[in-house]
Amino acid sequence: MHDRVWRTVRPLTAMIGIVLFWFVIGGLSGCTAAPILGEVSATAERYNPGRDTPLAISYEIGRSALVDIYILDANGQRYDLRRAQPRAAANDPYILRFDGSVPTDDPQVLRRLLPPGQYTLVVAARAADGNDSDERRLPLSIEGNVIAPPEIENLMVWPPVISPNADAIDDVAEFTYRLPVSATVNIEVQAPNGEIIPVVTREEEGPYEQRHVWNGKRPNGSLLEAGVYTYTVRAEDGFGNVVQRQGQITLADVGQPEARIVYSMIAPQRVMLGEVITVTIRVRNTGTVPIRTYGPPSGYEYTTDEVFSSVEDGIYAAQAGGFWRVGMDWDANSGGGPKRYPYRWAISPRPPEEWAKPFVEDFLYPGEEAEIIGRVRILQRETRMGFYVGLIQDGVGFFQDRTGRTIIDVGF
Ligand SMILES: [Ca+2]
Repeated sequence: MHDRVWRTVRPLTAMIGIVLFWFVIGGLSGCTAAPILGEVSATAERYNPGRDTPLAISYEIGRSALVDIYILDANGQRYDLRRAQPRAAANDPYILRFDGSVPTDDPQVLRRLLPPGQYTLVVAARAADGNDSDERRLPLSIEGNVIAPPEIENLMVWPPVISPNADAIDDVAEFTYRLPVSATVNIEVQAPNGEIIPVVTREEEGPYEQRHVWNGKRPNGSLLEAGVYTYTVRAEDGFGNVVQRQGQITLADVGQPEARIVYSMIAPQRVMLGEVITVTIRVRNTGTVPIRTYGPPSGYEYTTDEVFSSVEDGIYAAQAGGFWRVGMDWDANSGGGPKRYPYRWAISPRPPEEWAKPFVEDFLYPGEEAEIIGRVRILQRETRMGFYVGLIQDGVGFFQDRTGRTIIDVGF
Protein backbone atom coordinates (compact mmCIF):
# COMPACT_ATOMS: atom_id res chain seq x y z
CA MET A 1 0.00 0.00 0.00
CA HIS A 2 2.78 2.26 0.91
CA ASP A 3 4.32 1.55 -2.42
CA ARG A 4 1.14 2.35 -4.37
CA VAL A 5 0.73 5.75 -2.74
CA TRP A 6 4.29 6.54 -3.65
CA ARG A 7 3.73 5.63 -7.30
CA THR A 8 0.82 8.12 -7.39
CA VAL A 9 2.60 10.96 -5.57
CA ARG A 10 5.87 10.82 -7.51
CA PRO A 11 4.52 12.01 -10.90
CA LEU A 12 2.58 14.75 -9.07
CA THR A 13 5.75 15.96 -7.31
CA ALA A 14 7.56 15.97 -10.65
CA MET A 15 4.80 18.05 -12.25
CA ILE A 16 4.78 20.59 -9.42
CA GLY A 17 8.55 20.75 -9.73
CA ILE A 18 8.36 21.53 -13.45
CA VAL A 19 5.70 24.22 -12.96
CA LEU A 20 7.77 25.75 -10.13
CA PHE A 21 10.89 25.68 -12.35
CA TRP A 22 9.22 27.64 -15.16
CA PHE A 23 7.68 29.99 -12.66
CA VAL A 24 11.12 30.79 -11.18
CA ILE A 25 12.72 31.12 -14.63
CA GLY A 26 9.84 33.36 -15.75
CA GLY A 27 10.26 35.48 -12.62
CA LEU A 28 14.00 35.76 -13.14
CA SER A 29 13.63 36.73 -16.79
CA GLY A 30 11.21 39.43 -15.65
CA CYS A 31 13.91 40.81 -13.33
CA THR A 32 16.65 40.75 -15.93
CA ALA A 33 14.54 42.47 -18.58
CA ALA A 34 16.45 45.75 -17.87
CA PRO A 35 20.23 45.23 -18.18
CA ILE A 36 22.24 46.62 -15.31
CA LEU A 37 24.28 48.73 -17.74
CA GLY A 38 22.52 49.98 -20.88
CA GLU A 39 23.96 52.10 -23.63
CA VAL A 40 27.26 53.87 -22.93
CA SER A 41 28.51 56.62 -25.23
CA ALA A 42 30.71 59.73 -25.35
CA THR A 43 30.13 62.82 -27.46
CA ALA A 44 33.50 62.28 -29.18
CA GLU A 45 36.42 59.88 -29.32
CA ARG A 46 38.93 62.73 -29.52
CA TYR A 47 39.41 65.54 -27.06
CA ASN A 48 41.63 68.58 -27.37
CA PRO A 49 41.83 70.44 -24.00
CA GLY A 50 41.37 74.16 -24.32
CA ARG A 51 39.86 73.81 -27.80
CA ASP A 52 36.97 71.38 -27.39
CA THR A 53 34.07 71.65 -24.99
CA PRO A 54 34.22 68.95 -22.30
CA LEU A 55 33.02 65.51 -23.38
CA ALA A 56 29.68 64.27 -22.12
CA ILE A 57 29.87 60.61 -21.14
CA SER A 58 26.38 59.14 -21.06
CA TYR A 59 25.44 55.80 -19.45
CA GLU A 60 22.16 54.04 -18.77
CA ILE A 61 21.52 52.22 -15.50
CA GLY A 62 18.72 49.62 -15.55
CA ARG A 63 18.98 48.45 -11.96
CA SER A 64 20.39 49.86 -8.75
CA ALA A 65 24.14 49.64 -9.16
CA LEU A 66 27.52 50.84 -7.96
CA VAL A 67 29.27 52.58 -10.82
CA ASP A 68 33.00 52.94 -11.54
CA ILE A 69 34.12 55.25 -14.32
CA TYR A 70 37.82 55.40 -15.05
CA ILE A 71 40.44 56.05 -17.67
CA LEU A 72 43.23 53.62 -18.53
CA ASP A 73 46.37 54.92 -20.15
CA ALA A 74 48.49 52.92 -22.60
CA ASN A 75 50.41 51.36 -19.68
CA GLY A 76 47.27 50.29 -17.87
CA GLN A 77 47.53 53.02 -15.24
CA ARG A 78 44.04 53.68 -13.90
CA TYR A 79 42.62 57.15 -13.16
CA ASP A 80 39.31 57.09 -11.30
CA LEU A 81 36.61 59.57 -12.24
CA ARG A 82 33.91 57.81 -10.20
CA ARG A 83 34.48 55.01 -7.73
CA ALA A 84 31.61 52.83 -6.41
CA GLN A 85 29.06 55.60 -6.80
CA PRO A 86 25.53 54.33 -6.08
CA ARG A 87 23.16 54.95 -8.98
CA ALA A 88 19.42 54.14 -9.03
CA ALA A 89 17.70 52.67 -12.05
CA ALA A 90 16.55 55.49 -14.31
CA ASN A 91 14.83 55.97 -17.65
CA ASP A 92 17.17 58.78 -18.68
CA PRO A 93 20.90 58.22 -19.01
CA TYR A 94 23.36 59.61 -16.46
CA ILE A 95 25.82 62.17 -17.80
CA LEU A 96 29.42 62.75 -16.68
CA ARG A 97 31.35 65.74 -18.05
CA PHE A 98 34.99 65.05 -18.73
CA ASP A 99 37.47 67.89 -19.34
CA GLY A 100 40.56 65.72 -19.69
CA SER A 101 41.59 66.09 -16.03
CA VAL A 102 41.72 63.37 -13.39
CA PRO A 103 42.16 63.42 -9.59
CA THR A 104 45.53 62.23 -8.26
CA ASP A 105 46.89 60.75 -5.02
CA ASP A 106 49.54 63.48 -4.73
CA PRO A 107 48.43 65.76 -1.83
CA GLN A 108 49.84 68.77 -3.71
CA VAL A 109 48.16 67.93 -7.03
CA LEU A 110 44.40 67.63 -6.64
CA ARG A 111 43.68 67.20 -10.36
CA ARG A 112 45.86 67.04 -13.41
CA LEU A 113 45.23 67.17 -17.10
CA LEU A 114 46.10 63.90 -18.82
CA PRO A 115 48.94 64.35 -21.32
CA PRO A 116 48.18 63.81 -25.02
CA GLY A 117 47.88 60.09 -25.89
CA GLN A 118 45.62 57.09 -26.36
CA TYR A 119 43.37 56.10 -23.50
CA THR A 120 40.47 53.79 -22.76
CA LEU A 121 37.37 55.04 -21.01
CA VAL A 122 35.72 52.35 -18.87
CA VAL A 123 32.22 52.48 -17.41
CA ALA A 124 31.53 49.54 -15.08
CA ALA A 125 28.39 48.78 -13.08
CA ARG A 126 27.80 46.06 -10.53
CA ALA A 127 24.49 45.26 -8.92
CA ALA A 128 23.99 46.48 -5.39
CA ASP A 129 23.48 42.82 -4.31
CA GLY A 130 26.74 41.85 -6.03
CA ASN A 131 25.21 39.21 -8.33
CA ASP A 132 25.56 40.95 -11.67
CA SER A 133 28.03 43.27 -13.34
CA ASP A 134 28.80 44.68 -16.73
CA GLU A 135 31.24 47.15 -18.27
CA ARG A 136 31.81 49.04 -21.52
CA ARG A 137 35.06 50.33 -22.97
CA LEU A 138 35.38 53.29 -25.31
CA PRO A 139 38.56 54.49 -27.02
CA LEU A 140 39.60 58.02 -26.11
CA SER A 141 42.30 60.09 -27.72
CA ILE A 142 43.61 63.21 -25.97
CA GLU A 143 45.18 65.57 -28.46
CA GLY A 144 47.01 68.88 -28.55
CA ASN A 145 50.20 70.02 -26.80
CA VAL A 146 51.52 69.15 -23.39
CA ILE A 147 50.30 71.94 -21.11
CA ALA A 148 52.50 72.96 -18.16
CA PRO A 149 50.41 72.70 -14.97
CA PRO A 150 50.37 75.60 -12.50
CA GLU A 151 52.66 75.44 -9.49
CA ILE A 152 53.01 77.36 -6.25
CA GLU A 153 56.73 77.92 -5.91
CA ASN A 154 58.72 79.26 -2.97
CA LEU A 155 55.62 79.62 -0.79
CA MET A 156 56.37 81.46 2.43
CA VAL A 157 53.81 82.43 5.06
CA TRP A 158 55.46 84.81 7.48
CA PRO A 159 55.58 85.18 10.39
CA PRO A 160 54.41 81.72 11.48
CA VAL A 161 52.81 83.20 14.61
CA ILE A 162 50.78 86.39 14.35
CA SER A 163 49.11 88.48 17.06
CA PRO A 164 46.22 90.42 15.50
CA ASN A 165 45.87 93.08 18.21
CA ALA A 166 46.71 96.25 16.27
CA ASP A 167 49.99 96.96 18.08
CA ALA A 168 51.90 96.88 14.78
CA ILE A 169 53.93 93.91 15.98
CA ASP A 170 53.25 90.74 13.94
CA ASP A 171 49.65 91.81 13.39
CA VAL A 172 49.47 90.36 9.87
CA ALA A 173 50.87 87.45 7.88
CA GLU A 174 52.28 87.76 4.40
CA PHE A 175 51.76 85.02 1.83
CA THR A 176 54.49 85.18 -0.82
CA TYR A 177 54.98 82.73 -3.69
CA ARG A 178 55.78 82.56 -7.37
CA LEU A 179 53.59 81.25 -10.17
CA PRO A 180 55.50 79.88 -13.20
CA VAL A 181 52.30 80.04 -15.29
CA SER A 182 49.15 82.15 -14.95
CA ALA A 183 46.58 80.64 -12.62
CA THR A 184 43.39 81.32 -10.70
CA VAL A 185 44.31 81.44 -7.03
CA ASN A 186 42.33 80.79 -3.87
CA ILE A 187 43.75 81.23 -0.39
CA GLU A 188 41.78 80.22 2.66
CA VAL A 189 42.48 79.56 6.31
CA GLN A 190 40.69 76.92 8.35
CA ALA A 191 40.05 77.45 12.04
CA PRO A 192 40.48 74.61 14.58
CA ASN A 193 36.66 74.39 14.71
CA GLY A 194 36.46 73.93 10.94
CA GLU A 195 35.38 77.46 10.04
CA ILE A 196 36.80 78.55 6.69
CA ILE A 197 38.10 82.12 6.42
CA PRO A 198 38.57 83.23 2.80
CA VAL A 199 41.68 85.34 2.21
CA VAL A 200 41.87 85.42 -1.59
CA THR A 201 38.94 84.31 -3.73
CA ARG A 202 39.39 83.31 -7.38
CA GLU A 203 42.00 85.91 -8.24
CA GLU A 204 43.55 85.71 -11.72
CA GLU A 205 47.32 85.97 -11.24
CA GLY A 206 50.07 86.23 -13.80
CA PRO A 207 53.33 84.27 -14.04
CA TYR A 208 55.37 86.22 -11.50
CA GLU A 209 56.08 86.76 -7.79
CA GLN A 210 52.91 87.24 -5.73
CA ARG A 211 52.15 88.68 -2.31
CA HIS A 212 49.00 88.76 -0.16
CA VAL A 213 48.50 90.03 3.37
CA TRP A 214 46.14 88.43 5.89
CA ASN A 215 45.17 90.45 8.95
CA GLY A 216 44.26 87.39 11.01
CA LYS A 217 40.57 88.29 10.96
CA ARG A 218 37.41 87.37 9.11
CA PRO A 219 36.68 89.40 5.97
CA ASN A 220 34.20 91.51 7.96
CA GLY A 221 36.95 92.41 10.44
CA SER A 222 35.68 90.33 13.35
CA LEU A 223 38.27 88.64 15.54
CA LEU A 224 39.11 84.93 15.52
CA GLU A 225 40.06 82.77 18.48
CA ALA A 226 43.70 82.15 19.24
CA GLY A 227 44.86 78.76 17.99
CA VAL A 228 46.58 76.82 15.25
CA TYR A 229 45.03 77.41 11.82
CA THR A 230 45.62 75.61 8.51
CA TYR A 231 46.14 77.65 5.38
CA THR A 232 45.56 76.37 1.86
CA VAL A 233 46.91 78.08 -1.24
CA ARG A 234 45.31 76.59 -4.37
CA ALA A 235 46.07 77.39 -8.00
CA GLU A 236 44.16 76.14 -11.01
CA ASP A 237 44.36 76.75 -14.73
CA GLY A 238 41.68 76.59 -17.41
CA PHE A 239 42.60 72.98 -18.30
CA GLY A 240 41.49 71.24 -15.12
CA ASN A 241 44.89 71.27 -13.40
CA VAL A 242 44.52 72.04 -9.68
CA VAL A 243 47.48 72.23 -7.30
CA GLN A 244 47.61 73.26 -3.67
CA ARG A 245 49.98 73.79 -0.76
CA GLN A 246 49.04 73.69 2.88
CA GLY A 247 50.64 74.64 6.16
CA GLN A 248 49.94 76.01 9.60
CA ILE A 249 49.78 79.47 11.05
CA THR A 250 49.21 80.30 14.70
CA LEU A 251 47.09 83.14 16.08
CA ALA A 252 48.12 84.39 19.53
CA ASP A 253 47.28 87.40 21.72
CA VAL A 254 44.24 88.21 19.62
CA GLY A 255 42.48 91.39 20.67
CA GLN A 256 40.97 94.66 19.66
CA PRO A 257 42.67 97.71 21.18
CA GLU A 258 40.35 100.23 22.72
CA ALA A 259 41.02 103.49 24.49
CA ARG A 260 39.09 106.60 25.44
CA ILE A 261 39.86 110.22 26.14
CA VAL A 262 38.13 110.49 29.49
CA TYR A 263 38.97 114.14 30.16
CA SER A 264 40.46 117.11 28.36
CA MET A 265 40.99 120.78 29.08
CA ILE A 266 42.50 123.53 26.91
CA ALA A 267 43.60 126.69 28.72
CA PRO A 268 43.85 129.60 29.03
CA GLN A 269 40.96 130.69 26.84
CA ARG A 270 42.44 134.16 26.22
CA VAL A 271 46.06 134.58 25.11
CA MET A 272 48.22 137.11 23.30
CA LEU A 273 49.91 136.21 20.03
CA GLY A 274 53.15 134.38 20.85
CA GLU A 275 51.86 132.95 24.13
CA VAL A 276 51.32 129.26 24.92
CA ILE A 277 48.08 127.33 25.45
CA THR A 278 48.20 124.09 27.39
CA VAL A 279 46.05 121.02 26.70
CA THR A 280 45.59 118.41 29.41
CA ILE A 281 44.28 115.05 28.15
CA ARG A 282 43.62 111.91 30.17
CA VAL A 283 43.42 108.65 28.21
CA ARG A 284 42.46 105.24 29.58
CA ASN A 285 43.07 101.89 27.94
CA THR A 286 39.54 100.44 28.04
CA GLY A 287 40.40 97.33 26.01
CA THR A 288 42.04 94.01 26.74
CA VAL A 289 45.33 94.46 24.90
CA PRO A 290 48.17 96.97 25.34
CA ILE A 291 48.16 99.91 22.97
CA ARG A 292 51.44 101.03 21.51
CA THR A 293 52.44 104.67 21.49
CA TYR A 294 55.35 106.93 20.62
CA GLY A 295 56.47 110.53 20.84
CA PRO A 296 56.75 113.36 21.21
CA PRO A 297 56.33 112.82 24.98
CA SER A 298 53.98 114.65 27.27
CA GLY A 299 55.24 118.20 27.84
CA TYR A 300 56.43 118.69 24.26
CA GLU A 301 55.77 122.20 22.93
CA TYR A 302 54.81 122.98 19.32
CA THR A 303 54.22 126.29 17.59
CA THR A 304 51.15 126.68 15.41
CA ASP A 305 53.53 126.73 12.42
CA GLU A 306 54.73 123.16 13.12
CA VAL A 307 53.35 119.67 12.57
CA PHE A 308 54.38 116.46 14.34
CA SER A 309 55.76 114.93 11.16
CA SER A 310 58.38 117.59 10.55
CA VAL A 311 59.65 118.50 14.04
CA GLU A 312 62.89 116.96 15.37
CA ASP A 313 64.07 115.97 11.90
CA GLY A 314 60.94 113.87 11.31
CA ILE A 315 61.52 111.26 14.03
CA TYR A 316 57.84 111.52 15.02
CA ALA A 317 56.44 111.12 11.50
CA ALA A 318 53.59 108.61 11.28
CA GLN A 319 54.87 105.03 11.20
CA ALA A 320 53.19 101.86 9.99
CA GLY A 321 49.74 101.40 11.54
CA GLY A 322 49.35 100.53 15.15
CA PHE A 323 50.73 103.47 17.10
CA TRP A 324 48.29 105.50 19.13
CA ARG A 325 48.61 109.15 20.04
CA VAL A 326 46.50 112.02 21.25
CA GLY A 327 46.32 115.12 19.16
CA MET A 328 45.01 118.66 19.05
CA ASP A 329 43.72 120.53 16.03
CA TRP A 330 41.67 123.65 15.32
CA ASP A 331 38.69 124.29 13.09
CA ALA A 332 40.25 126.52 10.43
CA ASN A 333 43.45 124.49 10.19
CA SER A 334 44.45 124.09 6.57
CA GLY A 335 48.16 123.64 7.04
CA GLY A 336 50.28 121.48 4.75
CA GLY A 337 51.49 117.93 5.37
CA PRO A 338 49.25 115.73 7.48
CA LYS A 339 46.36 118.16 7.76
CA ARG A 340 44.55 116.61 10.67
CA TYR A 341 45.86 116.85 14.22
CA PRO A 342 49.20 118.56 13.54
CA TYR A 343 50.05 118.46 17.28
CA ARG A 344 50.35 114.92 18.60
CA TRP A 345 51.77 113.41 21.79
CA ALA A 346 52.54 109.93 23.10
CA ILE A 347 50.00 108.34 25.47
CA SER A 348 52.17 107.19 28.35
CA PRO A 349 51.99 107.77 32.10
CA ARG A 350 55.78 107.39 32.26
CA PRO A 351 58.60 109.81 31.40
CA PRO A 352 60.33 108.83 28.11
CA GLU A 353 63.40 107.47 29.89
CA GLU A 354 61.12 104.81 31.46
CA TRP A 355 59.37 103.79 28.26
CA ALA A 356 59.45 100.20 27.05
CA LYS A 357 62.00 101.47 24.51
CA PRO A 358 63.34 104.60 26.24
CA PHE A 359 62.63 107.78 24.25
CA VAL A 360 61.23 105.69 21.35
CA GLU A 361 58.00 103.94 22.25
CA ASP A 362 55.88 102.70 25.13
CA PHE A 363 52.64 100.85 25.88
CA LEU A 364 49.48 101.92 27.66
CA TYR A 365 48.33 98.72 29.30
CA PRO A 366 44.74 97.54 29.78
CA GLY A 367 43.14 99.56 32.59
CA GLU A 368 46.02 102.02 32.71
CA GLU A 369 45.41 105.76 32.46
CA ALA A 370 47.84 108.43 31.29
CA GLU A 371 47.68 112.20 31.69
CA ILE A 372 49.33 114.05 28.82
CA ILE A 373 50.24 117.72 28.92
CA GLY A 374 50.68 119.32 25.50
CA ARG A 375 51.76 122.84 24.71
CA VAL A 376 51.18 124.94 21.59
CA ARG A 377 52.59 128.44 21.08
CA ILE A 378 50.10 130.58 19.15
CA LEU A 379 51.71 132.25 16.16
CA GLN A 380 48.57 132.14 14.05
CA ARG A 381 46.99 135.55 13.37
CA GLU A 382 43.40 134.55 14.04
CA THR A 383 41.31 136.30 16.68
CA ARG A 384 39.25 133.24 17.59
CA MET A 385 40.50 129.67 17.30
CA GLY A 386 38.27 126.65 17.97
CA PHE A 387 40.60 123.92 19.28
CA TYR A 388 39.61 120.31 19.84
CA VAL A 389 41.29 117.02 20.76
CA GLY A 390 41.22 113.51 19.31
CA LEU A 391 42.52 110.00 19.75
CA ILE A 392 44.51 108.84 16.74
CA GLN A 393 45.81 105.52 15.51
CA ASP A 394 48.40 106.35 12.87
CA GLY A 395 47.33 105.24 9.44
CA VAL A 396 44.12 103.68 10.78
CA GLY A 397 41.82 106.47 11.88
CA PHE A 398 40.48 108.70 14.61
CA PHE A 399 38.91 106.75 17.44
CA GLN A 400 37.68 109.93 19.04
CA ASP A 401 37.46 112.98 16.85
CA ARG A 402 36.69 116.67 17.47
CA THR A 403 36.02 116.28 21.18
CA GLY A 404 36.65 118.76 23.98
CA ARG A 405 36.15 121.80 21.72
CA THR A 406 37.37 125.04 23.32
CA ILE A 407 37.34 128.56 21.81
CA ILE A 408 40.57 130.50 22.38
CA ASP A 409 40.57 134.28 21.88
CA VAL A 410 43.89 135.54 20.58
CA GLY A 411 44.89 139.17 21.04
CA PHE A 412 47.56 140.91 19.06
CA1 LIG B 1 50.41 92.22 17.31
